[in-house]
Amino acid sequence: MVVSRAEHDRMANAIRALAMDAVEQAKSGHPGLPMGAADVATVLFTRFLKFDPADPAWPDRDRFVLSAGHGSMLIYALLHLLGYEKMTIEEIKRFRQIGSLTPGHPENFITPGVETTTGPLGQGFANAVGMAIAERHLAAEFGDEVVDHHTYVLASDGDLMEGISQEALALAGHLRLNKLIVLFDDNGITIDGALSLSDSVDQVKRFESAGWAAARIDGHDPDAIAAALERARASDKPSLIACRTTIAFGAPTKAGTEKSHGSPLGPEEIAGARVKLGWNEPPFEIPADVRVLWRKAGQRAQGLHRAWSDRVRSLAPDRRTEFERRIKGDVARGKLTQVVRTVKEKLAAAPKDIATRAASEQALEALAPALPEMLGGSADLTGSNNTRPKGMSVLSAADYGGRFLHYGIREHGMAAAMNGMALHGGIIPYSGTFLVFSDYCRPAIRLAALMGQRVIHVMTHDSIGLGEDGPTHQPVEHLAALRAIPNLMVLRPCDAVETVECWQLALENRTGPSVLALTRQNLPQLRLGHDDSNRCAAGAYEIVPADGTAKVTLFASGSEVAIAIEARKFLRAKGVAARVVSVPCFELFLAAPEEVQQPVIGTATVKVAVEAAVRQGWDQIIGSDGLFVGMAGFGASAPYKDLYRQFEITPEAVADAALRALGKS
Ligand SMILES: Cc1ncc(C[n+]2csc(CCOP(=O)(O)OP(=O)(O)O)c2C)c(N)n1
Repeated sequence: MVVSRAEHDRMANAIRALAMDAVEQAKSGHPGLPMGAADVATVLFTRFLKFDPADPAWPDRDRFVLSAGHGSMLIYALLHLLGYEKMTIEEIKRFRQIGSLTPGHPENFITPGVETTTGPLGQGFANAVGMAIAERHLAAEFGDEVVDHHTYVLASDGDLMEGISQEALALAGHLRLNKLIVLFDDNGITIDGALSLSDSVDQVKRFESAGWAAARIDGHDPDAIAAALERARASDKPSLIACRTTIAFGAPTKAGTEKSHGSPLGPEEIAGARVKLGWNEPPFEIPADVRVLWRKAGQRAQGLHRAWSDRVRSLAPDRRTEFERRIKGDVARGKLTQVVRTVKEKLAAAPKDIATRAASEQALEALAPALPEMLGGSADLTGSNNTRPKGMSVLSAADYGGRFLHYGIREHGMAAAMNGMALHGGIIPYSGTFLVFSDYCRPAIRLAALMGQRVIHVMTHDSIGLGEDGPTHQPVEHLAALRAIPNLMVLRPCDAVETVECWQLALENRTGPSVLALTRQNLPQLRLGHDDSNRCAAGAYEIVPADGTAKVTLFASGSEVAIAIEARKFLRAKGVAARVVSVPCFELFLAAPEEVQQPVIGTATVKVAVEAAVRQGWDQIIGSDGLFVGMAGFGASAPYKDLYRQFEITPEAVADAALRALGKS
């Protein structure tokens, strides 16, 4: 849609006015960015972005990611002006209020038209890289006629200063994601003042060195913005457009200063801005001519949407069904159940004493061919975390149809890109690294949990059991730290059977991320004989009953379940009946009603938990008077059996603790 310069200015000023007024009414928020980036956004949304307000979830829409989430009023103003039905002027007036569609930072699960939750700087940009990968991958699989869209990002200085941006841009450049276009709001201002206080990076050179096309333009010149976007769309590389803007453009004294970044402008400044911008409307009023122009912009892609729907309808019936299933995110349950059953039947017939990381690889070998939506990857270490099953081809710039991504040593960028893939739809991303490096993924995992996205992290080398690499690599507090994240499922299987059951739970968990914590060291298979039900689904269950009435219950997860079972034998030799409960997932167990939990916790007076990690969190299961055998500090470098002895995580130590509590030692 081409508009005159005067029309453009009025359209952009409508964004500026809504941002000033909403922040003023809320008495909090960030007017500077929406006012500064209004011209860039107006050109993008009126001339380039492909979207349909009548169907915010249209699968082939262009994605727009406001990585600088603090500028949320920019996207809310756009959604309102473009005619997204739910984004009424009342919602704009309720900016930052309880239950509104206009929360402080954009939340994809609250506001239709918001693609991802942003706020922690850098995350949105890295999400967008994942979205752009997903687009190319699905286009390779289903064809350009049904998957063909761009991913646009609006990023601020802060987004590009955060370390994650380096991981994201390097990956995008390497994969030549030419449909990814980043508009950099190059305003030279952060909260502390001028960017020059803390930064002197030449962003254009930085991006160019990573394989991007990059240009600098005047971010208040609509023709320059449009020309740069045209060039970016024609490029065979991802593009950065550094748009030189003035923060809070139009504000008489605060424009160009940090004073406009994060607080209301104040009535006087707003009155002055109205004069300067030639905007004479009362707060929250949009004149009819401007409203008509914006509505027209909102209807631009209706024809494209219809044509796309026709193309989907004309796919071969099986391809269409598959495409629609993938976009909905429905896992073929029948297939999944069948694969899990087959793996478990094989393990029942020929038990395997293997590390759970190896069991996971075997599970993947069966799961990946059955579930084409699984897109694997690893932050290097692939051979150690066993995430690339045989036959899975590599996704690269030369072949976007591959299903395994070498993310490089970029855990944070990987986790954030996976969020973007899950948000894009059509893909279940899974990854690999060591559990200790979950710290490097944590900000993105937290956001996956907040957004309710199905991403699966395989994290191996899950305790001192990794041995000689020593305490830098031995997680001790990580299980507790991950369990502290709401809506994250932390799964720690004890053997090959539990491993495939945990994979099933992670794949079926549509509303949140999962971490599979797996061992480096071999473990005995403890679940013998075939059981069709997924016992891990309970979160905790009795894996070995007591002989007679239990005096002791031993709880353990992962590699320590075998230790607990050995300890039970010691106790039996001393005439003490003990039962063992395997606890592969706290979250599932603690979500169960008390009448389900109680029989698992049991009535034995002595409760002992065994986990080669810190105690934090276990009291919810064993009570504050329960006994704990685990780690109280960092590990050490040695063969793992020596470490278990050194830190007294042994069957004897577990049995002794129980006997002491019974007054029998
Ligand atoms: C990871 C992270 N650290 C800190 C913040 C707090 N914060 C919000 S905006 C901002 C920087 C503002 O500078 P810039 O990104 O240039 O945005 P602008 O001032 O241009 O709106 C900071 C530090 C954040 N949102 N995320």
